[in-house]
Amino acid sequence: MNHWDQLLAPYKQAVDELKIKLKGMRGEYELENIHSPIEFVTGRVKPIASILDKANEKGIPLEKLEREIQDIAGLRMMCQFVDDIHSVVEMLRKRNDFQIIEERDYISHKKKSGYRSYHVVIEYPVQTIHGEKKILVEIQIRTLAMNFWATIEHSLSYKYKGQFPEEIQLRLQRAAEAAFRLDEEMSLIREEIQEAQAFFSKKKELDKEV
Ligand code: 0O2
Repeated sequence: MNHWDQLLAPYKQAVDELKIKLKGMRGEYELENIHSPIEFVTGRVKPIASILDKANEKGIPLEKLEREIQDIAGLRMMCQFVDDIHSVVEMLRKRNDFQIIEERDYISHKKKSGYRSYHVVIEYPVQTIHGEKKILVEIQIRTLAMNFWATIEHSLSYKYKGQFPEEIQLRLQRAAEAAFRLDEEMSLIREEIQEAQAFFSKKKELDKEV
């Protein structure tokens, strides 16, 4: 086994376990027929090249990688409404299978790029054959609109290597505001939307029974 496989194995384990646990929360809501604040969950281990790029950019020595790069293991939880993000964070705070060590609210304090999301960094215990290893995991919680913007901006950022032409940067900032206005508009008709969604999921269940 090479050094990287060994280093990343517990991170992969943590992502796999947390994906099941966090998706399970969605399943519980479905079972009880109540609106789930979680739309879907994704997870990944950061590719080695991105870990090295980040370490290089931030001047982090290799022996400090695991303490200073908090998103080697990363989960994303997507929500329909901004208020759902707060419900999800509340639920994460109540769990006792990990400890929250930092929260970063890029919704009240958006980044200069226009980026919005709520980040929770946790210390997660992975059980290995050599005993318990606590690793850092970053959970990003965002609405579908915030996710749409971040995904597009991330691909463009890759294309321009983070150095956007001024025109593109400006348009991205405007697009971020438009996405946020969309979230605000949706929040205003949230009850109507949820009633319709509850109606359709009930209808689907009844159709299955026939
Ligand atoms: P990837 O490819 O998603 O893994 P820094 O990286 O210095 O901004 P730090 O301290 O690592 O910040 O923590 P932060 O900002 O809480 O989390 C970094 C991660 O948040 C990023 O990981 C992205 O996933 C996301 N993110 C932060 N700012 C932006 C942004 O302006 N646009 C987009 N699209 N995503 C952002 P990586 O390692 O950059 O990338």
